[in-house]
Amino acid sequence: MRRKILSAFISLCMVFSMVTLFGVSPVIAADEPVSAIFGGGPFYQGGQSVMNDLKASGFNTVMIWAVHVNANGDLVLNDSLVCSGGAYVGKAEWKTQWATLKQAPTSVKRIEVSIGAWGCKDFENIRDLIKAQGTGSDSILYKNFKALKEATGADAVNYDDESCYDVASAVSFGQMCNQIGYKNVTLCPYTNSSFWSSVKTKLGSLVDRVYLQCYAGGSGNDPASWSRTMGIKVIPGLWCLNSSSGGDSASTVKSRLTNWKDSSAGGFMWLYDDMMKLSSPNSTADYANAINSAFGTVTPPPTGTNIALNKTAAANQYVTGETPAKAVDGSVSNNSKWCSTSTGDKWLKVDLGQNYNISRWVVKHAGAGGETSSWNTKNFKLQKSTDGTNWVDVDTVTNNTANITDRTVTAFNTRYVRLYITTPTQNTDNAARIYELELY
Ligand SMILES: [Ca+2]
Repeated sequence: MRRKILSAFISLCMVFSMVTLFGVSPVIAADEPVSAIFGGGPFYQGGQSVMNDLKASGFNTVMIWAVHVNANGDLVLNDSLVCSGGAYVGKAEWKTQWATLKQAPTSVKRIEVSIGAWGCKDFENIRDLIKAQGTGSDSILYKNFKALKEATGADAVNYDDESCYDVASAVSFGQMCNQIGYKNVTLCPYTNSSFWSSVKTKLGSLVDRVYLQCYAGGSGNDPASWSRTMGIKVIPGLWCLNSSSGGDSASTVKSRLTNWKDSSAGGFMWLYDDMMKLSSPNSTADYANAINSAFGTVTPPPTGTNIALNKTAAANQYVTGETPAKAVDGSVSNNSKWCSTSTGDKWLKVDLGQNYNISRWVVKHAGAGGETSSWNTKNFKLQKSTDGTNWVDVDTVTNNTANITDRTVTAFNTRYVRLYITTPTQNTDNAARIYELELY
C-alpha cells in the first residue's frame, strides 16, 4: 500500500487485510457501523497506556498491523518475531496487554490481525508454503497462525496483499484461518478489484468486511464504485494528520465519511502511530467520534475507570500528613484527604502521564470523609493544561453545599488537570479539604 511508502519510517511491509473466517456470528451487530483503527509499533510496544487510550476512544475495532510471513513460516510483527515453530515467542507483556482490549469498560469489540503490506512478500510466502505443506494442522502456517490467534485474541485476519494476488492460495489460507478459529476474513484493497472480488466470492460469508484505502495510493478510490464491485458496503479509510502526506483532521474525516455514508459500512483510520502525536481536537477519541457521528452512532465513553487514581498529584501547599497524593488514592476513610491552609486561592494539580479524554469529574469534600459539611468546598473550578503551567477553565461550580460534586462536561483531551479553589468552605474556615478528585 502506498500509505506505507509514505510512512517509510515503519520499516516493514505491512498491512494485509484480515481474513476472518467462521461464519456469520460477528461480535459487533451487523448493522452497527464499523469504526476501526490501524496501528503498528505502539499497539504492542506502547504499553498498557496505549491499550487504555484505545479502550476509551470509541473505536470498536483494533487492527494490529502488520503481521509478516517469512519464507520459513515465522510470523513477524513489524520487526519483532512473534510466532515460530507453532509457539508464541513475543513478549509476555504484549499478550497480557492485548487481553485487556475487550475487557469492560471498553469501546473495543473486535480485534483483527493485518497481514502484508506494500513491498513485502508475505502473500508470496503464504502461497509457497501452502504449495509445499498444504493447510493441515501439521503445516507451519496453521500452527503459527493458531499461536497468533491465541496471543492476540484476534477475531479476524485482514489481508493487505499488494503484490501476489493469487486467488487460490488467498482462499485456502482464509479457510485455514477459519478452521483455526478466526471468525472472519477481511480484505484491505487499494487497487486490483478483480482479484479482491474473486477472493470475496470464493470465501463467501467468511468475508464480512472490506476496508478500502482512500488515502495515499488509494486516494482516488470511490467507495460507491467499490461497494458495487465487491457486493458489500465497503469501509473507507483515511489517514489522520501526519507529516508525510498532510492527512485529514477529525473534522474533515467526519465530512468526507458523511458524503460516503450511503455506500459505506463505517470508516477506518490510518495510522495510530501518527495519531498518538496529536491532541484535541484531533485525539484518538476525536477521530473515533468523527466516524461514529458521521454514521449517526453515538458510542458513549466507557465509564467506571477513574483515570486520576494514583496519578501524580501536587498542590500549592499542604498540611503535614494531608498530602496531595491522598486526594487521588481512592479512599475517603481514615482522614485520606489533601488539606491546604494557605491564604488565598488553593489548587490541586494532577499529572495523568499522558493525554486522556475526560467527560466527567467528581470531587469528594469534607462531608464525604465524615467531617462537617460546613467545610465542603463552596466555589471551585476544573482546569486543564497541556504543559502543566498554563491553565484553561473547563467547568466552574459556585455555591456548592453537597458532600460530593459529580459533573458531566463536554469531553476534552488533556494530560494535566487542576482543581482550583477560590472559596474553600461554607464559612470563614480557610482550609481546603479534598478527600478525592476523580476523573472519567
Ligand atoms: Ca483520599
